[in-house]
Order: sequence, then structure tokens, then C-alpha cells
Amino acid sequence: MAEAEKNNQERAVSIDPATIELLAVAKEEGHTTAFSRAEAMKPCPIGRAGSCCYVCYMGPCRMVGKSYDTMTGICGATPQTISARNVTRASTAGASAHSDHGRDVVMTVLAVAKGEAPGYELKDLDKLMRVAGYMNIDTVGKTKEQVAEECALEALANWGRQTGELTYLSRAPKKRQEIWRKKGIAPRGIDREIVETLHRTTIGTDQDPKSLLMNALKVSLVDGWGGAMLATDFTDILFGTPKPIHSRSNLGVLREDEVNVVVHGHEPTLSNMIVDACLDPELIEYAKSKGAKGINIAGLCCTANEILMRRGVPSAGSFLEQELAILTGTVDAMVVDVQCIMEALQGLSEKLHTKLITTSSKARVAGAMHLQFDEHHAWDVAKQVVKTAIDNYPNRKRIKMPTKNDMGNMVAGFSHEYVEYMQGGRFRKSFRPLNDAIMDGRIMGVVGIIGCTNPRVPEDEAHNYLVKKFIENDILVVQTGCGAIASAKYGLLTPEAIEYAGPGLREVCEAVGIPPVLHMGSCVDNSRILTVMTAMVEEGGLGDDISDLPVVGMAPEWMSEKAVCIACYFVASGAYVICGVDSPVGDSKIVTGLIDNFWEEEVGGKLHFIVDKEQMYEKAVEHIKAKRKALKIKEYERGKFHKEKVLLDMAARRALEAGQGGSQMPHKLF
Ligand code: SF4
Ligand code: MSK
Repeated sequence: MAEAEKNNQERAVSIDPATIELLAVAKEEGHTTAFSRAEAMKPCPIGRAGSCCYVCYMGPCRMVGKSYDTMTGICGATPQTISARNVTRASTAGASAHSDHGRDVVMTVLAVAKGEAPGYELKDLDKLMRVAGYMNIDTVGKTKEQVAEECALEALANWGRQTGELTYLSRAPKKRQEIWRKKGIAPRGIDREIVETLHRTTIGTDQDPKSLLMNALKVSLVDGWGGAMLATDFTDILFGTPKPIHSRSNLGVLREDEVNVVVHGHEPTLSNMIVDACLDPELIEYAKSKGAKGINIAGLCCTANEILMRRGVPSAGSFLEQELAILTGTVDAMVVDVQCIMEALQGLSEKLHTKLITTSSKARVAGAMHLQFDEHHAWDVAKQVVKTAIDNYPNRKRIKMPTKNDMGNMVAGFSHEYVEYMQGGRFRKSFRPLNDAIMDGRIMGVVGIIGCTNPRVPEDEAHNYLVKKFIENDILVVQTGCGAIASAKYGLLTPEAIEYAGPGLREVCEAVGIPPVLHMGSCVDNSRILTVMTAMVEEGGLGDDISDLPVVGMAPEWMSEKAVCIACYFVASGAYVICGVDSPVGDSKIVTGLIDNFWEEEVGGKLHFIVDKEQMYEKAVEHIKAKRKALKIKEYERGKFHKEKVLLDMAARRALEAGQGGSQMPHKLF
């Protein structure tokens, strides 16, 4: 095969040159990867489009063929019930994953408060006090440990609550809260809604697609305004609220001459401790005694995002780079916690030299080494992990680092607190400048581009295309999860990305001192985007609900049930959401219509699955322009805004603050 043709074929699966190189290595050495397995295994068209029901053992029942509209399962279930039930179950599974993660973080804060988790501390006391405020906890005369304990107990009550509402629903705009109550989708307790939705989706229970779909929204809210939001807040209390920090992303962050420890999964509790262990002088000396120059730590997926935005630890890549990192032959230990961990890692690790170490009893991998994480003994576990990696360093078999490893520089860590701070300083922090910029047409709107990478579509291509296209057209982009890493690899999370930005967005970014694409964290940190949208509503001028805002949520390369849940809670919060790849309800015109029109009538948000990236862009812009029109704000016209208007005199504001000290936030980036 001619080299150019071979390259074109490889290029079709990813736009990342380092990934393409490693895929060639896999092919040459006869290893499979998610990319090659996706190529070899075509998806079942029935299940993929939501038409296979396997919730009982009379089935599975497949709705397929010319009689699709009139056929039923053995129990009589219609194609639309099956389709709605499948997507509701996906939303439930996603909610369970994020919420269970959130519970573990809260449990760690509780252990710290009780003095039972040596090595951890309550790092962000401002955040602790803010959380106490959200929870109406009186802090007067109490120690930080007492406040933390009360906050943790109140948070934990959200999981077991049987009646009433989740604590954080009160953080949403008032109008949104009323919609949830009126429509009967204000969640009571996290576990209760998850259990009830699993129940209602068993055979012979809820058989009304509309009822099922409303419950897909209800259960998703326990994630967005429950488990995920609590995970974000309690992680901030424990490890600090993120603020901009420089780092890099690409497989090239792995080092040939150092012990490489890669942390992968979602939870921040052990990975933070492993970062400390990698800095431990004794362990560094031990690594040197084995011939390594030092110890290098890198992340994958959302565990990466957690330590990236707080500690600057580089990311080796997104979901699809996990096998490729091992293929470099340089990963001495890959430490995994929960979610998005491919089972294929163990087989590949056995062929090369990597030690795959599982650390959660919830996510065991047959054949992998297991070191059970326990927040009460976290430092010991972390040291053991790093020592295992060091001991494995001399066992490397061969090294195949990508040569095209221009490491994407990035600035990560734009928490909603920081975004607010950037717009007015410590004493006048607000969302006014952003709202004003939208109202006077400098910025057309805001798009959140989140979610996974998926080997069913060219890796990073849609992310990359959409991010550039939006900022070019004066739309501010906020990102989380693997979507953020997909942008980081190509330098789109840097101040320099401003060169792609349209004139209005450019002016705002320069005035405020932010890049045009903001990294806001991991998957659970989509809750930060909910908080930003609420702040924009409360700031005034852009309506009185999230559904009024000229904003869109997107997951162009999604693959996980968690992405379905995130899409649902953005819809339930009033947003328009577009997911790429394909539609999990694609066969059912009725359900496709319900998640569009019915959801919009009920809660003001809607969900579209759109395969073509240009069409995703066009639909998003169409929605943003329609919302602008409904708000009766200035029509967006590229470059035509009131130039004489001064956005904000940041220099003057900061000058005011100078010398007053105490701000934890750094000054403007550029
Ligand atoms: Fe078939 Fe009904 Fe059982 Fe589903 S619940 S597998 S449609 S019989
Ligand atoms: S890790 S859920 S692949 S974003 Fe949060 Fe990435 Fe999607 Fe997993």
C-alpha cells in the first residue's frame, strides 16, 4: 500500500498525529486497540438505534423491519416504550456513576473533619463557608472541622432523603425551581430517584414514553444538581478551587528516562496523594537506584482533569489514548479507580510491561494487581503504588514514543469562581461583563462542548472543528472532560487561541484576560457550567431562566451513559443540547420528536442527535440567534458592536485591590 494511502486510512480514525503513530505501532506489533476493534466490530444497528429491549428474559425483543410501527415485544411493549425506556436507563446509569463518585468525595471530607484521614486537609475554607451557606449551616463559633462535618452530613443526607428535595435545587434560578416542582421532576433523594427509575423501567412497570422521558430528566437532575455538584464542591474543599494553571497534553508527556505513573479514571482522592508520593524524596531516590532519572506522573480521562486543574499534572490524553499510553512501553504503572477504564488494558499490559493497578472494589479487572484505596490509609496506598511502578521500571521491554509529540500547551482550571473573579476582581466579582458583552453583540452566545471521544467517529475531529468555528464566530466556549483534553492537545486552551477568535470575542477576552476556550474541569464539573448559567440569569438582562439564555450544550463525540445523563440534566435545566455520533433513539420517530418538542414544551430544553458537524454548528447558532431575538437584545452582526463602550476597566479595578491582599486568585493571564 502506498505510504500516502496508508496515512490517509490511519488519519481517518484520528486527527492526533501522536495517536496515529501509536496506532501504526499497534498494527505492526499485532495489538488490537479500541480503534481497530471498532473497525472490526460493526455496531448492531438494532440496539444502536434504541430498538432492542432486553429487560426481561422473554426477549431480547427487536423492533425492526417494515412492520416497525405496528410491532411490539412479547409483553406488548411498543417501539417507543422500548426506545424511551432504554434512554431512561442510560440516564439512570450515568446519574448513578457521578453520584456514587460524589458520595465518596463527601465521605472523604467527613473522614478529614473527624481527623480520620491523615494526609488530607480542608484546603479551601472559603469554599467550605460558601457550601455551608448553600446548606444554611450556621458557622458562628465553630471550628472548620465542625463546619466540614456538618456540611458533609447534610450532603450525605441527599443520598438517603426520601421526601422533600435535593439541597442544591435551591441554587437554580427561581423560575427553574418552579418548573421542576410543577412538572413533578424535582428530585427527592439521589438514591431514591435512581432506585425508583430502575424500578419503573423493569418489565411491566412504566409503559408511557412521556412518563419515562420525564423521569429520564428527573433522575438526571440528581446528577447535575446533586451528586455531580456535591462532588465538585467537596473536591474543591478538599483540594482547592481551581484557578488557571499551565500544563500540557499529549502522549509525549510520558518520559523515556523516568518512572512513569499514569492515573486514570475519575476520582481525585487517591490521585492527589499519588502526586505527593511522586514528589517524595525517598521514592525519588529509590527510582534513581533503579536507573531512572526521576518519577513522572501523568493522567488520563477525568482523574487527569482533577489533578491537572489543581496541580498542573499533564494529561497523556483522553479516553481513546489509554491503550496507546501503554503501547509506548513507558508506562510503569497505570493506576485506575472508576469509570471509562477499558478492560483491554490488562491484556495489553501483560504483553508489554505495564502494571495495571486497580484501586476500587467497584472496578476490579481480572488479572490486574489490586491495591484497595482507603481514605484512612491513602498515603500508604499511594506510596505502594509508586513503589510498584519503580520496581517495574527495569522490566521495560521496548520504547515506542511518538515522534510527533508537540505537546499541547494549555491553561486549565477556570472554575466558576475564577470566571466570576476575572470579571471584576475580588471585591466586584460578577458576571456583568459577560452579560453585557452578549447583550451588545460582542459575544453571540456561549457553548459548552463536553463529553468523550469515540472510535466510531474520527477522534477529536468534531471537537476541534466546532471549537474553532464557534470562537471564530464570537461564541465563547467552555469545556470539561475528554472534550477539554481534545482541545488541549491542539493548543486551543491557551491565550494564543485568541488568533482564531472573532473580533468581538477577542476584544472581550483581551479586556477580561481569559482565553476564548475555558477548561472548566472534569465530567462532574459540568455542574460548574450549571452554576455559570445560573449566575448569568441572576446577573440580569438575559431573561429570568436558563432556558432564556443564548447558550447551547454539546457532546460531539460522546459514548458513555454519563453523557446521556449530562445531556438530560442540561435539558431539564432548560438548555438546548446537541449530541453527535448517532442517536440512541434514532429508530423511533416518536421518541425523537418527544425529546425535541415534548421536552421543550415541558421544561424549555430539548435534545437533538446530529451526526454532521457543520449541521451541529448551524443548529447551535440558529438556537443562539433565536434566543437573542426572544430576549430583544441587539442582533448579532460580526464586528458590529458599539466600539465606544468600555467593557470594564479591569486595570482600575485591580489597582483598587492592590495592597489589600488575601486574594487567592492570580492576576490576568495576558
Ligand atoms: Fe421483550 Fe417486553 Fe421483555 Fe422487553 S420487557 S424483552 S419487550 S418481553
Ligand atoms: S472520562 S465519560 S470518556 S468525557 Fe470523564 Fe471522558 Fe466521557 Fe469518560
